[in-house]
Amino acid sequence: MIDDPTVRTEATRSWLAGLRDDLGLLVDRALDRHLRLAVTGLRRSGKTVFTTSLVHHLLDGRGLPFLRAVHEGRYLGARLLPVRDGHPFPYEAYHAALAADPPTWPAPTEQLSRLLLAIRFRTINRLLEAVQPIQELVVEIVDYPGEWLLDLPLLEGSFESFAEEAFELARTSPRAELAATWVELVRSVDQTGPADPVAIDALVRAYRAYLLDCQERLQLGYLVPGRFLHPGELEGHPALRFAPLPPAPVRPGSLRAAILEAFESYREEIVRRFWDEHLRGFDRQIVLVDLLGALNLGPAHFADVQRALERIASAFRYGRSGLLARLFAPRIDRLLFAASKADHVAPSQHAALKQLLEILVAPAGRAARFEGLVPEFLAIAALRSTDVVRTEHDGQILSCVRGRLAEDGRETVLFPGEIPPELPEPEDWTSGRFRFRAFAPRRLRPGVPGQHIRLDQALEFLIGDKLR
Ligand SMILES: Nc1nc2c(ncn2[C@@H]2O[C@H](COP(=O)(O)OP(=O)(O)OP(=O)(O)O)[C@@H](O)[C@H]2O)c(=O)[nH]1
Ligand SMILES: [Mg+2]
Repeated sequence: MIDDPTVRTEATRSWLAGLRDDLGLLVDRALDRHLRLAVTGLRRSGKTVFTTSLVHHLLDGRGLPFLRAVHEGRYLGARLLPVRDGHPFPYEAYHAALAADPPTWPAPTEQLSRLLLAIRFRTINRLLEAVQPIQELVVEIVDYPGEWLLDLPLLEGSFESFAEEAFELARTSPRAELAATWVELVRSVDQTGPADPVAIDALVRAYRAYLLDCQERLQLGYLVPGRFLHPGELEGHPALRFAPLPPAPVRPGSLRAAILEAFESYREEIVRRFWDEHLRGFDRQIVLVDLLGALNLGPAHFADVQRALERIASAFRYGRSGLLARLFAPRIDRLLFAASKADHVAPSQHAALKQLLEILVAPAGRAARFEGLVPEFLAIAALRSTDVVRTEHDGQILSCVRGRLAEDGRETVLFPGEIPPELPEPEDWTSGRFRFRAFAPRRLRPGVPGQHIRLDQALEFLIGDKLR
């Protein structure tokens, strides 16, 4: 064995640096100086816009009257810290696009990125005030494609439970029609026969085509496994060579055995790694829900969102955590469900939006409630892109929204309709009542008030107590 002292010193130095970082993080967590915020939500629910607007406003330090530290004049500012491991959240690029003329929304996220934001404030803690009146809190956020979350339930289930759910969904409307070709192929496959790569390819391709159809033609969101649709850098990865199969005995070397093996590696190498390296150990969580999008798309989509959020919630750990638990078995101790894009409707609708959100996410909130954690609900817009105008129609005053439509950039005033405060009745779905339109963004600028709706209230709930 080569025992070169310079190599040894180098290695020891980097080991010590790593240890110091780890210990530093533990100490910071123990002292409440490091907070991990989970920004959760299905695809296109508004995670990237939320994170970008949050950073913009905290860097700017203005336009957040409901954040107590700001209101009390104790908020001193924030800065982004360098991210050493992994991709840094491309804040500058997203921000530049939203601040440009004309501004543009960020593209769907394709890879995971991390963000570290240091916030300085004057403490009101009597003990700390005397020793170190200026305190710092580091907020850590990860951003990722929403569909990756759909895989978390696989960690607790088995291949059999995954397949059973897939077949059950494929039997019911509206998926059944699109599933026909794939289901037909599954019937013709001999699972106990040899692991023929051509047959496996055909199965995987048919299942993927079905999932893609569900997304493109029905715009459904609960499509598992989440990485099958847009695998990105995983395209062609052997762990993606599986698809649901009905129960059958497993013979060594058989097609079923090969599929089970791929499923296991998908679960362990891809999903568990995503969970262990990036999602475990959050302190606070915001779950963004595009409720208006769900209403637009009808009852099947609505049920789909509900199912997806319920499954995802069961993967996180909730409850109060003491000091030791905070270090070694962290739990989410504050949970906020937020209906995003609330600027698509008039403020008079926000109470109903919030109420409907409570009903939609009730199954998802159950996991937290069971652990004694009471979730909070808000209707928010991370980046407000409309304003309200009142118009008269048949002697009635209507609250309308004015903004540039996303599809053609045309400045429009429209009455977005009303949000039912309860789950819509069957006749509500068929009357074409829900047609909430998407808007192009308004330019994000420093020092301009009213560029969001309740982003500051969301922040006060999520991190406000750590800025005392
Ligand atoms: N009007 C309005 N639209 C919003 C707001 N936030 C998000 N949107 C719209 O929702 C779309 C999706 O937002 P993103 O933040 O990219 O969603 P995401 O959750 O990061 O999506 P993935 O990266 O695909 O998981 C945007 O392109 C906007 O059209 C908002 O505050 N107001
Ligand atoms: Mg995104």
